[in-house]
Amino acid sequence: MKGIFTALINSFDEKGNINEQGLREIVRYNIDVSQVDGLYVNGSTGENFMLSAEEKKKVFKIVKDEAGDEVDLIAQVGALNIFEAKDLAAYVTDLGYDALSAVTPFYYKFDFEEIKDYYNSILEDVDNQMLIYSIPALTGVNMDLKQFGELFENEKITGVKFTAPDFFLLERLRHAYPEKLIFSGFDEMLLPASVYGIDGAIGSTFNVNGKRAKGILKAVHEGDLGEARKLQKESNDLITAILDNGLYQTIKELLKVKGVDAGYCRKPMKKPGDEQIESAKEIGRTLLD
Ligand code: NGF
Repeated sequence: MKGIFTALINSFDEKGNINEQGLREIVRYNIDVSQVDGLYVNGSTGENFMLSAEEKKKVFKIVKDEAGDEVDLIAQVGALNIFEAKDLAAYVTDLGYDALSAVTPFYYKFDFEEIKDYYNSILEDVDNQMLIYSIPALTGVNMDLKQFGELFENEKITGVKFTAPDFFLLERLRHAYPEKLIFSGFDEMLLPASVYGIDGAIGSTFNVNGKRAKGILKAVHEGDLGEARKLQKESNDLITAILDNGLYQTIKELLKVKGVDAGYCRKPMKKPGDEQIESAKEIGRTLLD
């Protein structure tokens, strides 16, 4: 598993129900048009933490049905309810997902032993690999090199989705664990992360910027830093505009510009206002590739 993985956005109808046809279109757009290497399903970008367990299963099933074996699929199964996380891990493994991922448990201040037990428990009954999903800005869980090392002692834990602006730790991890997979998680930092030898990246904006992201990885691998910087600058102009206009709403509106029925966000996220929709169209006209 290597390359650019889209953190798949979800599609809801006006009432907040999963829009199956829209979700299928999003999958197809990522595979056929952006030609990404894989999909990361039910992450933050998929509005996972606002879904019931049954809805998460529905999304996993639709995505696998649509994508088949065309690209690698990673299922984010992390949940504070450990029984739910284990059940989802078994479910997606049966469906044929290539890897699991689980966000570090959040909200309660779990100590490291508890975090380690969470991962080992999710994995004890399934035959699949796991990428730790580390996103300290949203979970408050900051792990150091030694703690990552302890988690990596479980052979089923094959890597990490590293969503943090900590390049010192990223370099130390790469150096210490050359055999583990490291996916970077901040799209605006793809170029510097690539220079440190990541295996790939997982990101929300790849839903609409997958080609440039692939170009950045390729340019870095070929040693063409001029091209990599040009593509990262273009990407960051787009990412800045998306973040200013509302991350998930704008990605959905941009997909609509491309003819994909990306629908709406689920409450408590807001529907986009007229001004936000107009700005998204302008972003589509000026900043998409
Ligand atoms: O949205 C966030 C929150 N991070 C995503 C990504 O790391 C989330 C990142 O692409 C993800 O992979 C998932 O859905 O689980 C940013 O949206 C992007 O870099 C813009 O800042 O921080």
